[in-house]
Amino acid sequence: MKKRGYIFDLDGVIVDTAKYHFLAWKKLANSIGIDFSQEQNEQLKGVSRVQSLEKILAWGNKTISAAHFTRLMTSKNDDYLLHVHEMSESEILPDVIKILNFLGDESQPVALGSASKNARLILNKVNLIDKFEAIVDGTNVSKAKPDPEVFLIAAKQLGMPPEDCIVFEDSVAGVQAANSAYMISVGIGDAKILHEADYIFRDFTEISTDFLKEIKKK
Ligand code: B16
Ligand code: MG
Repeated sequence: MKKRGYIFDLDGVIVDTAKYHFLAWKKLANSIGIDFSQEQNEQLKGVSRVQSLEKILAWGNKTISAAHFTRLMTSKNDDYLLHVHEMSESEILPDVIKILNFLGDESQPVALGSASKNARLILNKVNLIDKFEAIVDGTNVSKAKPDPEVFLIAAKQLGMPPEDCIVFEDSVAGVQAANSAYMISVGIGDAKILHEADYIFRDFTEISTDFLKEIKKK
């Protein structure tokens, strides 16, 4: 099998933490008199913590001081972490381990490319940290997806040229980031939402090892 770099997003690809982000953002939004729906939560997928709060405040037509903004960010993350601390291997999405084991058996370089500042903690909670040769997360980047920075750093750390990298992403911004890095983008989720991806699958149960061996840029 040709050597390539495999870069996985975290939230929505390896684990479904969107449900915990939803609970924490909803509690925060409601506490300052702003409604928050599942549809709005969808729009925060792949979006950084700062930008998520900016969007929520804009939806609620609310302006707050910088100090209040910082307090809200901290309290949202504290709430979110209460859920994260309860996580275990049982929350790994279907066939993710199968694919990671296959890539490991084939000695393929594997990286994480996530916007989350909690990525290492989550990977430890679900016992997957050892599967990744490189971990690039929200603590390593200055530009959020759709900027390709996170994936370009991951490719560099794997020692692979971007065009030989394959990105698995559940967010539109992440697919766009992979495309602008000239990587092969594999959307995980709804084909209507992720139509800019080179390939789209509902989840990893639909991805065969033969597909991984033969995949090419479209
Ligand atoms: P945190 P990903 C993203 O992770 C999430 O999709 C997004 O909803 C979240 O706001 C962002 O991480 C930041 O997360 O608050 O933990 O730093 O999908 O890029 O793995
Ligand atoms: Mg994601």
